[in-house]
Amino acid sequence: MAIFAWEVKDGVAVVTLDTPGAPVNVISRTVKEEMYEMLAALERDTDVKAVAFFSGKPDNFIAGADIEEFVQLKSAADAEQLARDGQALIDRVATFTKPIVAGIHGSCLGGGLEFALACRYRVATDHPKTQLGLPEIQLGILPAAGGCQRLPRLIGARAALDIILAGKSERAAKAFRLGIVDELVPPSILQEISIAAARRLAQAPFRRRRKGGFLGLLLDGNPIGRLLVFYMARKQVLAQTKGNYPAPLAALEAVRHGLSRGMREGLRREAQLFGQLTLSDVSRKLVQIFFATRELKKDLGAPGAPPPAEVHRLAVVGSGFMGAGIAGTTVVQVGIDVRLKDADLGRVAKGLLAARDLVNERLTRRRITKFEHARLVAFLSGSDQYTGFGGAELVIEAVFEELAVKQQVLRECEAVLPAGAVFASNTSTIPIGRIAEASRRPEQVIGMHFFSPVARMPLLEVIPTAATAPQTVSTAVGFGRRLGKTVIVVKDAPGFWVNRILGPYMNEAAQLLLSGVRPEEIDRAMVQFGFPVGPITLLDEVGIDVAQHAGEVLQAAFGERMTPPAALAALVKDGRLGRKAGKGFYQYSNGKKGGVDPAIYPLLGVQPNGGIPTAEIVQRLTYAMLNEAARAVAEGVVRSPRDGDIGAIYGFGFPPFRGGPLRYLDDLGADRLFAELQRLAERLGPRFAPSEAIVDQARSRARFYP
Ligand code: T1G
Repeated sequence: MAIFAWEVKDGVAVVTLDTPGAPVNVISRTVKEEMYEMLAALERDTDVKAVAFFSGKPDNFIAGADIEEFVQLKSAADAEQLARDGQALIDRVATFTKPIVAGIHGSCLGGGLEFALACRYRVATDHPKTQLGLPEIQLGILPAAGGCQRLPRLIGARAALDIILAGKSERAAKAFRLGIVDELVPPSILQEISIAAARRLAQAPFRRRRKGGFLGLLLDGNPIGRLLVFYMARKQVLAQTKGNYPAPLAALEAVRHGLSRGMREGLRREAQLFGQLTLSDVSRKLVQIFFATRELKKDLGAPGAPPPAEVHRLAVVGSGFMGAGIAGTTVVQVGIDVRLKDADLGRVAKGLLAARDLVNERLTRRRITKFEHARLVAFLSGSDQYTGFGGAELVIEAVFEELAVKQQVLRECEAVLPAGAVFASNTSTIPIGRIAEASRRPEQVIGMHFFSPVARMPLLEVIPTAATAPQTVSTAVGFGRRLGKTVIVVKDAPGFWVNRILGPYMNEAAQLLLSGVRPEEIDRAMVQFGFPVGPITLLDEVGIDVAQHAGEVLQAAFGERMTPPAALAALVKDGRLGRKAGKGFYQYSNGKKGGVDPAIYPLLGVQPNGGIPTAEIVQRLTYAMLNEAARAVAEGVVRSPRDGDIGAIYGFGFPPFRGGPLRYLDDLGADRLFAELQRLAERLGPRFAPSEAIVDQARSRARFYP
């Protein structure tokens, strides 16, 4: 079946791109060849005065170049040629003798936007699914089909860099305000308006009004101003990436080079840089993560699991920080009824307000209209009774971390829930199997471990027990996906996956503190290594009391090697629970983080000393984590290394450019890690003793990935 189809209506060729059997359109080699043929045919057809170009996909215009083709590239020269080929096609569109109008609905990304930018005119639907952007940076590459040249020339260097350097996508309304899109229409009239525009352009050229105003002219419109823009952009990129991601700097170079040397030179530089980046280890790791998350999206969480049961009403028990976060995120992301319950109406009201804040935030950020806001808020209700639970297909409990309390809630829920309903616990420390002991139908009991804050943290751990039915697993996994979460299924073992491997890492950070290393040095070392925040800051964020409790659970389960140093207890006793208490390791005023609070040193009983080399800080913390990760994988805590790496990256920000802890371990080599752990164990104690898994891997030279 042809990829392109068209009909000519009063001089306008109405072209539809619809790649058979593919969920989205991508610009593959085949699409390129067929597009050339299509353009040649339209050029020859004298009845055709203009072209209106659409996608036949429901929610996708073009998702960019075919990422699958990158993976097959063997050399930088091949990659550069692939980019040159892409540029040639886009150039053919840009210089086409008849005006082409892009009618955009759905995702228009990467090479897809570069195609649209080469068209004479762009009409887009004002619809949440219509996103326009250049996400290449997230794959460790740069826009290489003219995006670094045409976007800055269209909307100015600053606005273009804002999109390119962050690899972000904009909603159609914002893209219209920026000048990327020329007309914004409701989906129902996209065809009509685009065809009319094409007919209009066939008669008279369209002169685009320059956007950006005086500041645009001052900064974008002249070489001096642009120097400042590039200088600031470079500074910002280095502050964010710590130099660990070469792609944004390369994109900056491609934009700068093109604006100072002209389009042709800019395109040549773009292709050259694309060649260098595509074969880089960083890009390979980020592309692996892209495909790993895609695979996970199709995985129902249990072999042969039936499709998830549809959830039309969610019930949440416990309206504290986590419960309210789950309720609000459900309303915003899924748009279904949510019934909140807690011990008294005061707490319920507080929880409903917090959940409602998440909906308000969407309105404030113009993500929803006032009408949608009213519709979503109406989904939230609550009570101090189990009224309204009768219609819920799923209940998530987020009450106090105590087994007896959770078992009581389970019993009470099972008495009112429909027979087929799923009971999920958001516990982070209690084995789900223990909670399920109180159940009359343990096959419908499961763990759904969210991370704080729920609305922002992308990962969800789903924890089935030995009794949990496959349908219950797929229902929890499916619901997690509807919440926009990346979901991994993990074993019902202490700490599950994320807290299990984070435990030794955090304990070692506390060990360093007690040896006189300053908190800011530890945090700086791990941020430079690639973490979004350091372990000490993370302790303040999650709550030092919460971390201490999680540490005790791991110690109870795994003994001495997981013993948290006494550091945390002293701070908790002093009411230093972290950001939520306005004081922790760092000082906080009006929620804003300040410097380290010197009052912690007498509490810890240490005097800060000259510290230790950054490399040793990194080794001690990461090797402690890798050692435990290998052990946990060997115990089957995660179903595959893929899940382990995605879990660590999305759960606590393990540096994506390193691919996750297990890919990082593969790169390091189990034999080298074995030797390093032995060296550390001799010097610092048995907590660094190589795990059996590392011993085996070092001996067999086995790797997690082929
Ligand atoms: N190449 C290859 N496969 C792609 C693809 C792409 N660009 N985009 C999506 N897929 C596959 C995906 O793997 C999955 O496959 C299926 O399509 C559905 O995707 C020259 C060099 C478009 C917003 O970074 O962000 O252009 O698992 O499950 O949730 O400058 O996919 O079914 O076998 O994600 O509806 C830049 C990447 C490329 C966009 C749709 N483009 N894609 O989300 O479906 S580089 C991107 C997405 C580039 C130029 C450069 C999303 C989506 P399978 P899905 P979705």
